[in-house]
Amino acid sequence: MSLIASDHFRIIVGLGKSGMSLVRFLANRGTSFAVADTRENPPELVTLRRDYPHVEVRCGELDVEFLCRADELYVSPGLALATPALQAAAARGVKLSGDIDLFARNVKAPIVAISGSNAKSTVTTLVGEMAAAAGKRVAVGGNLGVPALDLLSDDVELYVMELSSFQLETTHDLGAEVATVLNVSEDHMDRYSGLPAYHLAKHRIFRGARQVVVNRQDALSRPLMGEGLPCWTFGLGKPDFKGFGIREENGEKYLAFEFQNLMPVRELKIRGAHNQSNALAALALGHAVGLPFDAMLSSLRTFGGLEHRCQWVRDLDGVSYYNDSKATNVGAALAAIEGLGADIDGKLVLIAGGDGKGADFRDLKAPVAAHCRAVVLMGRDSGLIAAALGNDVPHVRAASLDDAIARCKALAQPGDAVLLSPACASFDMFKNYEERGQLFARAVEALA
Ligand code: UMA
Ligand code: ADP
Repeated sequence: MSLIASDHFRIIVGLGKSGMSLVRFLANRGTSFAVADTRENPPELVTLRRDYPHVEVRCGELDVEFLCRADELYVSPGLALATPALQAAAARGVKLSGDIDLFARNVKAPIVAISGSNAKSTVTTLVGEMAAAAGKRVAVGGNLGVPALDLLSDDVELYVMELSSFQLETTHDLGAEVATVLNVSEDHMDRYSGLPAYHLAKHRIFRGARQVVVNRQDALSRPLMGEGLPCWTFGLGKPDFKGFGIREENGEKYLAFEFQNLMPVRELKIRGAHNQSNALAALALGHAVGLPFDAMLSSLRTFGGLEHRCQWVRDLDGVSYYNDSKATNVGAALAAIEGLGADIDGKLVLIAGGDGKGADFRDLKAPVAAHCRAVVLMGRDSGLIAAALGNDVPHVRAASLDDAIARCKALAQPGDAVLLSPACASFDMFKNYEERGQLFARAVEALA
């Protein structure tokens, strides 16, 4: 006998951070729900059993009959929608949704929505700081930091949300005041059939948007829908109408809006061309929601960047050490190699490798040849990277992170920089990218 779907019963699939935010949200509103997770011991199980002992939880392989008791499933961004049990439930009329969808249905203040393969966290944090400097009651989170539903409050005047392609897959009509896809390069190829599918998922961010922000240097950032919406642009070249960019006057480079210089580039605390682009993106998003330039520029003058993103750790024997553990894909590592490589007198000694998520590493070959003295490889996909790099630059394998650092120390010469920018996720060797970055920084501090 199959169970009859109720109009008022939901199932949360995935009991991690976002799943637990859904539990709190639904429980506070008196909606009846259950929870499922494919893991035997999901991270928030103890908290759920303690705080919500009456909620039914099913752990282990997903049971389609159980899922079909719900009219709607709220699926964790960590679970592929292609999971057979989810597809079977959908085929039987159960709606697939997620925490961001529910957030969008309940939010009362404007949303600044930010996606992209790289720079999301940096730009989201910057726009959040700009809004706070402008005196707005602002809430910042999503894929970064606090889950979206935990941010909902009647006091909030502006939401600045970092959204991943995984979250956007289950978001049907975000309705952002302004939305952007900062850039698109290969990532998460273990979850998508290819770049077009990943690109399509990211572009769901524009559904219901009132304004858009486009990267002039990345055609894939242009909305696939929303023709005719007010459009602001950013890019490293000279800006024109509705554009943010870089203008040069008397040998000085300025962040600029249209034909107006806003601030000398050298006053930015964050370094590298990629960070100039991030500053311009943040200005465009802030301007779209009416933030005044003076508040935005004061934030740009003080923002020193986030941990694990091209972060300077120390100098030793004339060699600088940088932690860019957050470079979990090829595009991010390229930005660091080209940005830092152009900034130093010597060469880079690069530490790369880890879980490549199905990426194609061939794009690393030319920039590595141009900027690196040597590459030290570690982790599961080090062989794939070695094959992609060829023999232009010497590369060696390390057995551990400590071994990699010791090899870098031996290879680097005064004026060089040692850069941890793995182009891979960390899960084959570490808990997460933060742990990888912290262990790197600690080991580098300990070098004698
Ligand atoms: N999992 C299962 N079975 C399940 C559910 C999850 O095996 O039934 C596994 C999957 O391997 C999955 C992992 O557990 O990848 C994490 O899933 P979760 O439901 O426990 O995740 P949350 O703790 O809710 O975290 C999610 C986002 N995680 C992912 O998208 C993988 C967090 O983004 C996000 O901060 C959080 O919601 C709050 O919104 C993290 C992330 O890595 C930082 N995002 C990717 C990225 O930035 O590249 C997209
Ligand atoms: P995300 O949240 O999208 O992962 P982050 O701001 O955390 O973005 O930065 C992730 C990585 O991307 C860092 O390693 C950083 O060096 C690199 N990065 C920062 N800005 C850019 C950019 N504009 N283009 C490409 N890579 C970038």
